[in-house]
Amino acid sequence: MSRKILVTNALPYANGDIHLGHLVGYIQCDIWVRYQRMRGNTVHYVCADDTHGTPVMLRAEKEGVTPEALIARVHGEHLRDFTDFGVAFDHYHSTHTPENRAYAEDIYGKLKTAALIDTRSIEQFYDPVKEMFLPDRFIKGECPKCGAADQYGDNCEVCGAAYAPTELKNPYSAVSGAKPVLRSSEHYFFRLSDDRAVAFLREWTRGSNASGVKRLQAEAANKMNEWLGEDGENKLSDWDISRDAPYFGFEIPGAPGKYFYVWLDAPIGYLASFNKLAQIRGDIVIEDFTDAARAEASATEMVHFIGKDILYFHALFWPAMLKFAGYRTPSQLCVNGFLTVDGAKMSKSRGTFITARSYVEQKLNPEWLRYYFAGKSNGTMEDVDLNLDDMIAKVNSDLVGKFVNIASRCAGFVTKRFEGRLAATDAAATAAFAAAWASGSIATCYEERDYSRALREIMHLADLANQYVNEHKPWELAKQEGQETRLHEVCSTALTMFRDLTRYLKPVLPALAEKVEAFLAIADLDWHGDWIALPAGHTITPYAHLMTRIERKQIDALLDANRESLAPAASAAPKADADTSSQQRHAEKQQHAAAATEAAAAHISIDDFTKVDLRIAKIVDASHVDGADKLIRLQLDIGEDRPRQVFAGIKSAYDPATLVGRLTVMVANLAPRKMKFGMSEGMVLAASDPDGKTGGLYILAPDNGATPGMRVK
Ligand code: B3M
Ligand code: ZN
Repeated sequence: MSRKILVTNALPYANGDIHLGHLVGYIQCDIWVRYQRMRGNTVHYVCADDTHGTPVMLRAEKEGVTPEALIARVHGEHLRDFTDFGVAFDHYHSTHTPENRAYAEDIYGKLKTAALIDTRSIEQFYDPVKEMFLPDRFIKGECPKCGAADQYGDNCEVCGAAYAPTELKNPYSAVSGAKPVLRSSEHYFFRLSDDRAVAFLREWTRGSNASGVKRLQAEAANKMNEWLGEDGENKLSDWDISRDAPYFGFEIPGAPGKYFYVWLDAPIGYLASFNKLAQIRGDIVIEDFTDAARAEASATEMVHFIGKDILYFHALFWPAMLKFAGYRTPSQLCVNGFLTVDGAKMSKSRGTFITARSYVEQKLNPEWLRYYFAGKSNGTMEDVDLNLDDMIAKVNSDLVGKFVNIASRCAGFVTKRFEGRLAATDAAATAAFAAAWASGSIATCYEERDYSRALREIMHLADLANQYVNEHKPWELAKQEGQETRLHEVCSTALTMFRDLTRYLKPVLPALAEKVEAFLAIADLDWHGDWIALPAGHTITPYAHLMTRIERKQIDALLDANRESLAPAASAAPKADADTSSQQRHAEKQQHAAAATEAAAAHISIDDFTKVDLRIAKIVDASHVDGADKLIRLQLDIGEDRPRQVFAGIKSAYDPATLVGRLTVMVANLAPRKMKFGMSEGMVLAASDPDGKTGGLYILAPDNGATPGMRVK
């Protein structure tokens, strides 16, 4: 019986670009969706932008546009990026839509009726200048444990301590710089600690879906056990689902000035997007997928693909909300790990914080990345490492060297010698190949999202096909008298093998598969149907190049492109203000170039000036440089993953020890320069007498309140 599955991908936050870290989960999901469809299952694949919350509100304000205009622009960018990587949603919606509001109000209303909503007064930091309550992310101060300056409100990046924002020493608002004050206000809570919710979650997280598959991967289920505690224990706290105005979101019905917290309506966006798709399509019965009783009766499934940082939201709040509002609960969560590049966290200074856009603009083939990510995905929550040299090797040796090679070695003869027509295949060889495939488990691997193993099995089959070609050497047969028939048969057989390899690779490489379908002049490859060889007399089209090799210089150019752009596009923007997640510790550095102005000859234009990226930098370390009599080695924090190293010619004026802890100004977008003593990744600004008569040197210092990473303009 064919399955009916609603599949969703986590909703990217509408404040920042799609980067390769995002793409891991989207590509894994897209592969699964394509595989299910090839099996004849019905899949509705939806996603949306997650648009509400403080970061979007503040960013729009900074850009001088409305939040609506900002999210409309980002929606277009995100959808374009996904499309370029072959991630083909049936609908890409937004959480700021009537559909989402309707579901959010409905779910909230039903939870209220079920006596699962409470109100309580809580004390929180308030910015008296900006007149708003501050999410943890927008409060900074000194770490209560180690004293490190400029740490976020919930954990310290220096010593790793976790704490409440009220524990910070000398806290300040990252929005206005003002000292925050404690203020109380009434908040709405979802009573997750209610016995009904705890009992339900215990059952849900341990259970299996209708196809007998565990709802959660083993590692996720373990996490849940940790969160839920032993049977009889109740470790869950109620969940704060409201935020005070000003807030970009949906106002809570009957509660003027109170808004749904962004994370309340974010997952509801899955349903909203699906609802919109159903409206567009006209042939989908929405309730069969959303209503608890009807979903059960019609055996529909709902599968969420998410990253491990948002497991908490999807395995606790979300199923409980749905359950007690009478909605269907998720059938399965497919959780993926984070991306590392060459074994390390993505980093802007190394150029490994790679945006989807830059990858496309550098003319790299998105299917290289799909293939590589698939090869690194095994259906667990393990992190995926993008090793750039390994990617080059895998793509070149497997995809081009093994797979494409089969067609490129045989197709020419068919076109030139047999007018493109195929002969009957070599029955014994075809049967042996079929047997090898049947003994494997490619389908199971796809189903279980162990794409790495699927690709290993497929490449094993590609080896067999290549062996067949190598044994029969069409290029030699072609030169021998009287071997026409044999040549024709060998090439036709190899092309049938090639057709089937394409079938197995198609979920991973849809664009390449489409080219092969055109080249072989065959209909859309799917997964059912028997092992039927391409028939004798079938005509193929002349072979055209299917895929090029990657060259290291293309990868280097990609890294350069991302390294140089410290511009807004490449910086990590705050995500939805998830106060429980620790993945989102990047200060907002979104800046916008001023409008271009005409400049008189002797002047520079404002555009010229804004090319220089000046940043407030904190000197976190300063030391003498052995063998250099003018230089001091500085480590400068400008709010990035790691400090920048800069060699400054200020030794005559400063003792390194007196510099540590000071704020200064640096040029952040100078091309990194290799010096005798190491890389110099910028320049600090210092004043001096034009002809150096006094010998005085004075590094710049900002006024009180400036923080590392702030732009100077
Ligand atoms: N937008 C991820 C974040 O920004 C979040 C995922 C929502 S999935 C419903 O933290
Ligand atoms: Zn600390």
